[in-house]
Amino acid sequence: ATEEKTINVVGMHCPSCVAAVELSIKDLDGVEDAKADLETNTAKVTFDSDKVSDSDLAEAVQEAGFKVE
Ligand code: 9UX
Repeated sequence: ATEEKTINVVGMHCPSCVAAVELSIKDLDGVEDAKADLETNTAKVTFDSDKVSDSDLAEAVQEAGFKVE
């Protein structure tokens, strides 16, 4: 089912960081959209919960060089 979740992303400091987090999350099969926000240190993700788990999202963020808390 399609789900929307906001995750806390640690370590974003500039718009390039934001773009890197978004691209890495969107690269996952089953993710529809990802919007990261520098002010709130979050990323809002729309995804198919049958295909993508919380740990998949955390891994994608880590691969981009950031951390989920
Ligand atoms: Mo911006 Mo982020 O220069 O790791 S890309 S701080």
